[in-house]
Amino acid sequence: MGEYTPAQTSWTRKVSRMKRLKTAAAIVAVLLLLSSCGPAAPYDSLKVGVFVPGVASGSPIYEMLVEGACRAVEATPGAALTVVEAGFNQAEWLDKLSAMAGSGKFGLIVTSNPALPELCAVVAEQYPRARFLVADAWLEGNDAIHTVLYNQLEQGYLAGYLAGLVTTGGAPGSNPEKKVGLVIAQTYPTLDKLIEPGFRAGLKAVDPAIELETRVVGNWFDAAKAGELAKGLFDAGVDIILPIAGGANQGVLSVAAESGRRVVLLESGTGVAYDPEVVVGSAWIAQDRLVEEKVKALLGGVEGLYGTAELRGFAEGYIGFADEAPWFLALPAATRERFTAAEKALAEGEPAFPVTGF
Ligand code: RBF
Repeated sequence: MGEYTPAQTSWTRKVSRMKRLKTAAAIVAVLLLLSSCGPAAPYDSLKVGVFVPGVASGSPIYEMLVEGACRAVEATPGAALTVVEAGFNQAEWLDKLSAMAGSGKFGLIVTSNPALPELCAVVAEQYPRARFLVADAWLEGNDAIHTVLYNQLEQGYLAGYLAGLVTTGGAPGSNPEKKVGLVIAQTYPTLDKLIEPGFRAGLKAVDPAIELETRVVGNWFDAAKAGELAKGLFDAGVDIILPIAGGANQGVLSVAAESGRRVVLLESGTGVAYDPEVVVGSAWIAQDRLVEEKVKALLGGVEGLYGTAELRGFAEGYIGFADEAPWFLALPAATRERFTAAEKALAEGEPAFPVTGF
């Protein structure tokens, strides 16, 4: 015996056809709504994944990334942290980042450096529920990504002004040639557009005759190669070098110590025990504070951050100089006074370093 089904009159057939049409229209409306609202709702998780594009140890900017995320997670009940070091092979970063997002575990992936927004954008297409905070980078308009860029024109200027004072005779170890060195791991947009022009502006503010010589290591870890390049620069009359080469900076520091020459740094805070006969100072970025504040805000559900890019600089206290560090305090008082005056002028907008878009 079959089941009883009421015979369909032409009227009931008409109603069910209308129902089907209405249902189809509703589905289309929902799909339209979803596609017009940007990416899907984020993974509902308080797990934070820190993606270190390199190795944290030896690179203060990455150590601060981990530290900041750690502090935010400790302050957020129920939150947890996983740190993944992606290593120095940049060709592997996309796959590693994609695997992290694809695991579906992380409500937020936090990373740092100017090359990362592009990779995060690719991964956000693959996994629309993934969300990213990228510090030390700039990308606007991707609803899955929030970025914060530092005004490294100002940071470069501070380092350059001090290097300028040293090379024009402001510290033991300087020679009469007005030559300053820059040892970099690789070229990249924030270096070319912010750090290097800022550094050059600082040198020129002290003395327009100062020359800048640049050498490229080719990676962020080869301290021996960085040391060889530093030796070549010192032999050619350079008396102070700014290294921007992560773990490879160590090679520049050792060769400077052997040659009785000087080094100015970016990023390192007051607490680091550098040899005061080598390091003259460090212009820092408050990346640990920035990352802590942003991770807290994003985990706390603060809205309106994804899709935007922010700029932080000297005026907001995210760039500064390690004035209290023993290695800076070991400089002659006259040099420190001139530097402190330049720092004060910068705080008052002299010179002004506007960054409009990137
Ligand atoms: N800075 C480091 O200190 N260590 C690194 O391993 C490192 N890797 C980087 C890789 C890429 C592809 C780019 C674009 C930048 C990297 N930086 C690294 C530089 C960092 O973003 C920043 O510019 C410098 O630390 C100076 O503030």
